[in-house]
Amino acid sequence: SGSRIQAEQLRAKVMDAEAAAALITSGSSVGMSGFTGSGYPKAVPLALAAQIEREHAAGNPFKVKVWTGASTGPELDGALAKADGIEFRLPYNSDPIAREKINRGEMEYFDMHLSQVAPMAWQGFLGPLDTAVIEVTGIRPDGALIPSSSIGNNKTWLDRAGQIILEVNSWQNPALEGMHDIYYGTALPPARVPIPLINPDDRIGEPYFHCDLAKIVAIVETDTPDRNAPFTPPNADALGIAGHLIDFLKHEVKKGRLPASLLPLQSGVGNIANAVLTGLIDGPFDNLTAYTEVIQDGMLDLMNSGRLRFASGTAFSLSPEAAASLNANMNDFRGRLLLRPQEISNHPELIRRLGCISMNGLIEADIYGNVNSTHVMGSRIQNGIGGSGDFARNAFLSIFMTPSTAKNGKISAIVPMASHVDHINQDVAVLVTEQGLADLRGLSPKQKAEAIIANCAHPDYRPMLADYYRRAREGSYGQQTPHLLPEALSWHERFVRTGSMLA
Ligand code: 0RQ
Repeated sequence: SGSRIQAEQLRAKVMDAEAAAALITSGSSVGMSGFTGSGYPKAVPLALAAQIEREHAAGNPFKVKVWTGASTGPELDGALAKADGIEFRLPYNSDPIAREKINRGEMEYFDMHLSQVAPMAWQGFLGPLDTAVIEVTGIRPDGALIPSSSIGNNKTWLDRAGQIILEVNSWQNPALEGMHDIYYGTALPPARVPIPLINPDDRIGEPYFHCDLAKIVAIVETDTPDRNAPFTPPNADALGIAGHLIDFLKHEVKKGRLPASLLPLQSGVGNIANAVLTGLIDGPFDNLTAYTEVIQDGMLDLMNSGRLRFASGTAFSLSPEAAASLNANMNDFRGRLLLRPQEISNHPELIRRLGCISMNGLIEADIYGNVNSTHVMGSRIQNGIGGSGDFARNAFLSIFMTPSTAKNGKISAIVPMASHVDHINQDVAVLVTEQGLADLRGLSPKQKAEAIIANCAHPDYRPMLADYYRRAREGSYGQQTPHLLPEALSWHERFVRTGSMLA
C-alpha cells in the first residue's frame, strides 16, 4: 500500500474516507470525477452519505451540490441521493434513485451539453467549486496525477476547486498510464485559439493532470472496481436497427458520399448503440476510427476484430466482463485507445472538422424529425441530453435510432408532435427503427413526415400517424409543418390517462 503515491511530500495527506469526507461542508459544491460508471470516487462519497445521514438523524440539514462528468456509480449518485444529500446536480444522471428524486421535485437538475460544462464553470455561471473529489490511478514523484478510466471534467475540477481530495485506486491497471491526453490549451473568448487536432489519434496534450499540490487536503486509498452496468445481448430490434444502418452506410460509400473506411464514429450509450458496433464486425468497412464520448464493449469487440484502428473518448463504459478483460490486457491497447477531457472529446469545432458519424438513441421523434432524448411524456427526465447535442448538430451525419415502440408496444416512439425537443429536425439527418430507415437530408417537413411514417413507424401506429398527418394537411393553420393543435399531444395525454397510446 502507498506505492502508487510516489510524491513523498503528499504521503502525510493519506487518511481514511471518513476523515476526508468530514472536510466537505453542507451547502458546498463538490466536483466529482466519474463518467458512465468509470473513474468515479468510490469511498469518499459513501462516507459523505453516511455523514449526511448522521447529520439528518441529529436534525441538522446537510446537502451538497454535485457536479460530475456524466453518470457515475451507485456508490456516488445512488448513495448520496438515498441519503437525501444532493440539492443540485449536473450535468447527466442515469442513477434510478436520483432520477426518482428529480422527478418528484426534490432535487434540482441542470441538464446541459457535456462539452459546455468546463467552459461554463470557467465563465463562473456555476458559482465557486469548493471541493474536487477525483479518482486517479497514481501520483508521480513530481505530483503529476495519473488519470483513471475516465477523464470527464477532472482537469477543470482540479483547476477550479478550493480544496482537492484524491482517491488513489489500485484496482485500476497501472498500464493506464500514458493512455490519456490532457489538453491545457483552452481559454475563454477573446483569447480562444484553434484546437490543434486534425485526426482522431492526434495527441495534443499531456498524459497527466497537474494541480496546485497545496490544495490537496486528503488522499484516500481504494481498491474497488468500476461498477458499470452489464449490456444485454442484442435483441431482434437492435439487430434490425443495426442491419438497416449498416446497409445505409454501405450505400453511402457506394454513392461516393462516404470514404470506404467511413468517418470517425461516435456511438451513444445503450444496448442499440452497442449492437450497431458489434454489427460492424461483419464488415465490409476497415481501418475504422472512433472519435466518441464513451468507449463501450462494442468498440473493443470491433477493435479486437481488426476493423477498428483507433478510438478516442473520454471514458470507458464497459460491462463488468469487458472491464475485467480490458484491465487484464491493457498493454495490448496502448496506442489504440486514448482518453481526453469531455470538453475535447465532445468539442463542436473538432466534431465538425473530423466529420463524425454520430449515432444516438432517443425517447421519441415526431413525424417532422424533431427528437426528444430526455423527457418521458414531456415532463419526466430519463437521463439527460449528455453529449447527443454536441454531436448531433456538428456531425457530418447525425443518425438517431430507436425501437419503434416502448413499454411493450404501449408507447409509439414516433409521435405526431414531440412532447419535448432536444434536437431540432435540422440536426437529425437519419432516423432508424427496426422497421426501417428514413434519410431526411434535403427534405422539407412534409417530405420528412411521409418518409418517417412510411419507413420508421410501427405497423400498430402507422395508420394512426398517417390519419393524423392527412387531417393536418387539411385542417392545419399553416401548411409548412401541418399540425392539429388540440390533437398534437393527445397521444401522450392518452398514455398518462390510460397507460397506452393506442386508441
Ligand atoms: O426504460 O429501462 O425502464 O425499461 O427508456 O430505453 O430502449 O433501453 O434505449 O438504452 O438506447 O436509451 C434516449 C434513454 C435511450 C438514451 C435513451 C425507456 C425505455 C427504457 C431506455 P426501462 P432503451 P437506450 C452520448 C449520447 C441521451 C444521451 C445521449 C439516452 C429506457 O439513449 O439517455 O444520447 N440518450 N448520449 O423503456 C417512455 C418512450 C421511451 C421510453 C425509451 N418513448 N417513452 N419510455 N424509453 N423510449 C453518450 C453520453 O452522453 C454518455
